[in-house]
Amino acid sequence: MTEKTTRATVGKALVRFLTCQYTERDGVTQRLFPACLGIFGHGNVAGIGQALLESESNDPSALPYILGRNEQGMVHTAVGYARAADRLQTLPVTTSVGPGATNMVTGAALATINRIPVLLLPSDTFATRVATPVLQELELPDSGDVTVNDAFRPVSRYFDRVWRPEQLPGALLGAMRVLTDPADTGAVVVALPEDVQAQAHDWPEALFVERVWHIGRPRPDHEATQRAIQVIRAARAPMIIAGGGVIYSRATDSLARFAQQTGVPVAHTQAGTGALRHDHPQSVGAIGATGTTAANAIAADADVIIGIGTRYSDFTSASNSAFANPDVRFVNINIANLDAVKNSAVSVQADARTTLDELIMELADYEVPAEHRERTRVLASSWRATVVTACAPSADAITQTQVIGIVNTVSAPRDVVVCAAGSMPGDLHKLWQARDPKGYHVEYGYSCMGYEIAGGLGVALASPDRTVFVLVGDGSFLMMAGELITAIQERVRLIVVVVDNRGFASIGGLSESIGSQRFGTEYRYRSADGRLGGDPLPVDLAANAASLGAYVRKASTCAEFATALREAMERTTVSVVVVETDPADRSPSSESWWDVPVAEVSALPSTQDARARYESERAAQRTYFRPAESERAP
Ligand SMILES: Cc1ncc(C[n+]2csc(CCOP(=O)(O)OP(=O)(O)O)c2C)c(N)n1
Ligand SMILES: [Mg+2]
Repeated sequence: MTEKTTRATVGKALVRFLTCQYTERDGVTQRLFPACLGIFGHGNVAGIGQALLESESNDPSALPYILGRNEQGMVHTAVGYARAADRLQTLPVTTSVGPGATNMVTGAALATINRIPVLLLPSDTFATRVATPVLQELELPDSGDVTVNDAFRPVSRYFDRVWRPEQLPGALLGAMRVLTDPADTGAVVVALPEDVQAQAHDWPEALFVERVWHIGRPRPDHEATQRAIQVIRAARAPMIIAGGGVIYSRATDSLARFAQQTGVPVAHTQAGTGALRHDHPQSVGAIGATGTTAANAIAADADVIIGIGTRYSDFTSASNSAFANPDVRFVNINIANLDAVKNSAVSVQADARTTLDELIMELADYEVPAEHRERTRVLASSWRATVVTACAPSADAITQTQVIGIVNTVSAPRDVVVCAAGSMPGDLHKLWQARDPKGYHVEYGYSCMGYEIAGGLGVALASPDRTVFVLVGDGSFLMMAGELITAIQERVRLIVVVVDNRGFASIGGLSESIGSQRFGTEYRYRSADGRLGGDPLPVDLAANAASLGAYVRKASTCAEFATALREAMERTTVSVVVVETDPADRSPSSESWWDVPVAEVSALPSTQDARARYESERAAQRTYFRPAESERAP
């Protein structure tokens, strides 16, 4: 029997394949790729570009094409979309060769680190190499088959290059496997040489049949669960650290039940913010270097840490100084083995929701001691009072913490706040009162300046029923404001709050704390002494945003800011509110630590002092935790 085939280019086959991929979880089936992002150049205009045109001419809804403004930004948009969709949907990104392709490397690293599925389709130089070197080709003297796209390999979970049309089906199936595996996911790269994209081939019809990728809920191994239960039952002062995995698994109701039933306090990481409502009796807020005093006090004494869906970044562990109890043991519930085994834990490699539901049954007769419940209540309510004071509006110049308080108050419970880099993520982590599992979206795996607007666009595209508030510093805004144009083009509603403190307040503060006197962190003219210490630069971010087509308001007091936000919420397009704040850090202390190295020798007294402080703080850092099943340390 001869197989039925269709003759088409590689570009066409790829586009057609993308339109027939679906995911299914909990009985809900949806398109894996609802649209495609791209910027054309000579690498993809004739291949994927031509195929997208044909696809759109046949059926504009098959794979709508979204023209982006910067390739890195497009990856951020895809990440924002995929994270908002709990990793069940994403947007593929097509780019040209060379700079268009390598602009995505940062985005790829961001996706891989945050464990978010994105499909990147960089073009590659000619497979035939007839007229090499072509425009933008790397041309290494010692290897003929390396191209700039090889730079994606270390930052991706899957990489393939389709040298011949016959390789396309295998490459695509490999790509889908990794994209739809929650334990393995991240950036997936299929590099496509420009000539191959335009090449014709006879494709088996079976390649274009609708395909459903089932995303299951792996059950925990019975013995592993029993080991975990044994450790939890013995706990006198346990705590849960909820990470992003709780939200992706939609385990938030199960977490709330488990916490209520057992009385175990719950702290959340950046990605885990929203896993539990801020006013849940067991919520102690953010953990770690940007955490609450409540969570950090409980972490310091905890005898058992139950980490659920967390990768234990240094911000979460306060650079391994947060868990100070010498006998602390860990139980980790995680879909990925990489994370499940961290901190010598009893590891339960399984779906968060399924595991929590089992623990709810198995631990029906377990409760923390009454003193632990009481301590949780006292510490959490004291932190809540701190938040109210820090965020209370006043008649003076507005502070960043007041900006957070006003956005939190003015936004609706299901609305989303988006942020990534600068001083804002830490303040948000401490102060934001989460009311919905998808209401808080801070990219803090890579903390990439420039993610904010581009990522916020992805969130807005994925959640048209929610208003998205992007909080972005002036430094990050200047790095990548261009996707405002893409948001306007796509007619999405986006409210961007630009916090203008005239430079890098976060790194300025950090610089000061390591004895470097805020060197090189403010936006100032070069002065007569040859240093960057002159007057502030005349940057007008409001005019900049207006020039891109956004509706713009300016504010410098709490009252003006609240009014500007409400005006923006009345509109259905892209609004930018530029708010001038005082650069001084007024957010309440976490009473925690983050390891940033300080110069060991220096002629500057400020650095010498900082080094002495650093050495004493570093003494609290732990390098190794004993295995959770071992006997107590001698
Ligand atoms: C792409 C990128 N480059 C550099 C950094 C290091 N960095 C972190 S925050 C920051 C300054 C951010 O400035 P701004 O957006 O104005 O926020 P602020 O610190 O003033 O709150 C820098 C340079 C980063 N996170 N990402
Ligand atoms: Mg700034």
